[in-house]
Amino acid sequence: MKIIIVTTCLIILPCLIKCEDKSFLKIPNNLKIGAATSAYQIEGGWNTSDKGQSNWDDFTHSKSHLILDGSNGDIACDSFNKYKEDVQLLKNVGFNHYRLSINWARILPTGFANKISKEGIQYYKNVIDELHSQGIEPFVTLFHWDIPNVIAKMGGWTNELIVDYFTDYARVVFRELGPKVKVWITLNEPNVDCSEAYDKETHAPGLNMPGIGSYMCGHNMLKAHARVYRMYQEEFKKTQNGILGISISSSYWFSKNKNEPESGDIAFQNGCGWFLNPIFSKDGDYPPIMRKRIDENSKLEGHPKSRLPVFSPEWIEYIKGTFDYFGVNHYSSRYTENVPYNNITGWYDDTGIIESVNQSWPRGASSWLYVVPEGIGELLRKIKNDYNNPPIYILENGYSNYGNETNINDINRIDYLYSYMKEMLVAINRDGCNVKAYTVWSVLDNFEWSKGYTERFGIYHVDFNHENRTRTPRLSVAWLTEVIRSKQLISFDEFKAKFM
Ligand code: GBH
Repeated sequence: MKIIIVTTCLIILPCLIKCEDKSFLKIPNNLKIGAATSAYQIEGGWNTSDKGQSNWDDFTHSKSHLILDGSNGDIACDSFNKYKEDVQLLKNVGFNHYRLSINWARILPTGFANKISKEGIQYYKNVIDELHSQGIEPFVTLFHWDIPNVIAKMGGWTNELIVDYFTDYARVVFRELGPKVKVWITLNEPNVDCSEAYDKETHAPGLNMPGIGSYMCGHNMLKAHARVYRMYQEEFKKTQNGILGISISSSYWFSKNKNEPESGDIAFQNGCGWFLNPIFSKDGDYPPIMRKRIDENSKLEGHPKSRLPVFSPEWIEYIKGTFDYFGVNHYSSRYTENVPYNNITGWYDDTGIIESVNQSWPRGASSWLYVVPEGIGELLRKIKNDYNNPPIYILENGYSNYGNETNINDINRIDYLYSYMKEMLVAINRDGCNVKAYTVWSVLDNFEWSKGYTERFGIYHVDFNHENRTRTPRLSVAWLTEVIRSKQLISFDEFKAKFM
C-alpha cells in the first residue's frame, strides 16, 4: 500500500507541477507578439530627396571617435529601400505588430512644420500600407532619439521651445499617417536618452554635463509628451481613435541587503519614477525621494536652486494621466545597496544607491546585458501593484550577440527569450498582470548607437559588408514562428526534439 502511494506520488506530483506550468505557458489570445526597430538604426537613406540632417547624422559624422567601430547609420540596413522585404520577414514569423519610429527630419526637412517633405511622408505611408496589406499592425514611435539637427543645435531637449516644435511635428504625423495607426509611442526611453545625450557623451549631442542636462531634458520631454497626448485628444481622438503612451526603459532592481529593503525602489524611482510618477501616479510630479535627494545634493554643491527643475501646479495637473497604456522596455536587472549619506558631500550621485550584479548571471554581448529573467516578472507585478493595474505594453525585450560572429544558431537568444517570456506569461496567467503586447528587439541586426555594428540584436542577421545588406534568418526565427503559431511557449530543447 505504502509503496503504491509513494510511487503514485512520485509519478503524479512532478506531472502536476509540470502540467500546471504548461498552462501558464499558454499565450493568451489577446496578447500581441511583435518586433521593433527604430528609424536611425535601420533606414539609411540619410540624404535622400529633401530629407533634413538629424542630430545623429551630425554626431556620427563629426564625432565618429565616439562610435565604437567609427560607423554610422548612413545606409544601416537600407530599410529605406528594402522595407517591402522587411515586412515580408515580419510576416514570415507571424508577428501581430511591428513597432517602427519616424525620423522627424525626413518629414520636416527644415525641422519645422513650414515645409513637409512629400517623399518623407510617402515613405512612411508605403511602410504602413505594406504592413496592413500583410495583416501586421503598426505601432509608431514619434521620437526614438533622432531630432532635426537645427533644433539639436539650439539646445535640443534642453531648450523649452522644443515642446512646441515637437507638438507641431506630431500634428503633421497624426494628420498624414494617423488614419492608419492605432498605437502611438510619444517618446522612446526618455530616461535613457536624457542621460546619455546630456549627462554623458554616448548619445547625440554628447554634452557631458552630469546632473544638469539630463534633468533639463527630462523636464521638457515630460511637457512635450503631455502636450502631444492632449493635442491628440482634442484634435484627433474622435476621428482616429488611437491610443498613446510613452516607453520607459526599466531594469528591475533587487535590494541586495535584507536590512535595506527600500534600496531597490529608490533606484527604480530615480531611474524610471522620474518619468512614471509625473504621468502615472495619483499625485503627479517627480517622486518625492528624487526631489528630496537632488534638492539636498544641489544645496551642498552650492547651487542657489535645485538642479531638478520645478513644475508649476498647472503643469503637474497637465502631465498627470496622459497615458492610455503603460509602455516598458526591459532587458536586465541589478542589485542595489544604499551608499551612506554624508552631510558635507551628500551622495556621490543623486540616487544614493550603488548597483552591482551577480557574476553567475549569464551575459549577452552588450556589457550591461545580464540575463535575469525573474526581473521581468517582478517588474510586471510592481507595475500592477504600484500603478493600479494598467494595460502594459512591453515595447522592447531582446538579446545581443557579438558583431564579429554570424551566430545563425542563436540558441542563447532563444534561451533568453524563452526565459523572459516564461516569467511574463506567469505574471499574466497566474498573477493577473494586464500585459497586452510583447515586442522583441529586434527584427534585424542594426546600428546599435555608440556600439555601431559590434552588437547584434536581430533575429535576422544582416550582412553589413554586402551592398545588398542580405538578411538571413537565425534559428530564433524558426523557434518564434512555432511559438506564435501554436500559442504555446516551448523551450529550445522541446523545439529541437520536435522540429530539428
Ligand atoms: C534600447 O535601449 C533602445 O531603445 C534601442 O534603440 C536599442 O537598440 C536597444 O535597447 C539595445 O541596446 O543596466 O544600469 O547598466 C536600451 C538601453 C542600454 C538602457 C543599457 C540601460 C544600461 C544601464 N539600455 N543601459 S545599466
